[in-house]
Amino acid sequence: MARLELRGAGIFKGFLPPPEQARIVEEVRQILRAAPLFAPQTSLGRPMSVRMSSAGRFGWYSDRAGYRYVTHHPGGAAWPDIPAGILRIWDEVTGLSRQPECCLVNWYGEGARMGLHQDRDEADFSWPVVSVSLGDDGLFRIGSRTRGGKTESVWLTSGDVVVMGGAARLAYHGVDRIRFGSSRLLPAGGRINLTLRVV
Ligand code: AKG
Repeated sequence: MARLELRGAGIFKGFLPPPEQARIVEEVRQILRAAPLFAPQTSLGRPMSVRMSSAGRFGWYSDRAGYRYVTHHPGGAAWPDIPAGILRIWDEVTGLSRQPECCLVNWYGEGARMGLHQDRDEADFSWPVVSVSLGDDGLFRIGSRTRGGKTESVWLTSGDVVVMGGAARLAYHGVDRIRFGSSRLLPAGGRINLTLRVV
């Protein structure tokens, strides 16, 4: 496993070996059985191309009223617990005794992308954000705390883990595109990204 650094974010290439990736995908399926994917809207009422769900005490949600954490899936049920294998990734890469309260599941189908944004809906930015990539390759772009500043990109492949902490915690970042069908982990193609956060 190689650890790279890109604009202050730690990128653990190949952190999860293939059998572990398959186990984590099973845990994601378990989350999605209890809390099916839905298509959030931006605050301008536009549908996002990425579909989402969550696990944990809080789930991330967005509609015309804005971006926020909520305690229930839009279908009405409380979010399921964050599965143990996913929590273990957080423990291993952060070494922190506090665990995340939200695991956001992002699902990228063909053509899906995520525009540059900062993660700033949390109360305390001293906790890192940990992101896990599974399935198809995604072109991840990261800049600084200033919108419109210089950015750099890296292809994230299945099993990579990114830690955005310290100066990188509020860096603008996003996913410009995926290489649909580039991985065999998900039989129907697509990319799953999990982000773990203390809310
Ligand atoms: C987010 O959930 O805030 C992301 O930026 C996800 C990034 C990714 O899909 O790699």
